[in-house]
Amino acid sequence: MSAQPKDIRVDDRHPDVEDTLEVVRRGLSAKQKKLPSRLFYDERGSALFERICEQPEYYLTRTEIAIMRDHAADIAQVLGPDVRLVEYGSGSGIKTRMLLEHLHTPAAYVPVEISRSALMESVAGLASRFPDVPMQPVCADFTQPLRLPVAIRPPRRTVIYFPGSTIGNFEAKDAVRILRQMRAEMSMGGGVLVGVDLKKDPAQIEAAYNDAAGVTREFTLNMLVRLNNEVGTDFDVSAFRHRARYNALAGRIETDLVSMKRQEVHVGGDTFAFREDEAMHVEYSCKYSLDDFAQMAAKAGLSVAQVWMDDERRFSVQYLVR
Ligand code: AVI
Repeated sequence: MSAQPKDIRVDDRHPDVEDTLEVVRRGLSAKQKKLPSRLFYDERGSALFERICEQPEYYLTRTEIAIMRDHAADIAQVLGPDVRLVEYGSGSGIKTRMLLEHLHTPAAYVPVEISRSALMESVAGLASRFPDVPMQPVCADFTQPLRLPVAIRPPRRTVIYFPGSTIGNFEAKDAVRILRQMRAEMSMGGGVLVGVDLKKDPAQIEAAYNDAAGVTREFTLNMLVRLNNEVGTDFDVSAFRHRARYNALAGRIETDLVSMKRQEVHVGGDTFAFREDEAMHVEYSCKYSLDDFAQMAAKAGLSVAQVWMDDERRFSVQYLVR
């Protein structure tokens, strides 16, 4: 873990640490077994996700970075000067760096992240690169309503940055709820800059979630490794397989862990039976057409002011306003 820069104070909202055992118990009790995708991201899971982003089949990260490289100056122009940039989640920082490099006199950078170590690591890198930008990290769960920290320098507007197509990991009703929450947080005159993966040839989408090197497979199975290590479940990791299929009707990748035999799993004092071939749902990765996304944003009271895309229209970065 990198050292915390001396003059940066973390606003620690003490996010509730969820009772993982209870989450697993609930998920395995459901008729259609499921576990939430946020359980992917322990240290190993986060490292595996970084590797997924480098796989040739996983076009999302590469394409979004290319869009930022080609359009960051234009995006910064649209956002205007003296912006307070609030980022939901703190990623590897490449896209954020590109944006901060082009923004005119940003008033503050406010990353909101539940993992204190990930938050400090990303903010330490950005602070040394942008010494004039006030850094106001907030340790909190961005899916819950947020009170932004008091501004060090009064911003002209607040822009929420939500890159990476993470919005696609939420089901439509939750995505609308989060967009509505962003709308409240950005206040009058603000905006949301969001990375949205687009509908395209299903084969290309499916390949992105079934890379030949098997990194995504390892990432998915790591959820079980993590649970065994952290909460003492006894998933036989070798008896489950990763399955990611594109559901064209719903416009999303549906990722499951499929039991390869009849088996039992123990969670705390409870026993759960799996049938052979029974699927446990672990992630949605929703894909949108420009119209789909505009309609969803409208449900949250937001309209699309501008869209930037790559030439092949694989991915989009969209600016939403009230
Ligand atoms: C973080 N999120 C946008 C990724 C996605 O594409 O849904 C997570 C991921 N899951 C498997 N591969 C990548």
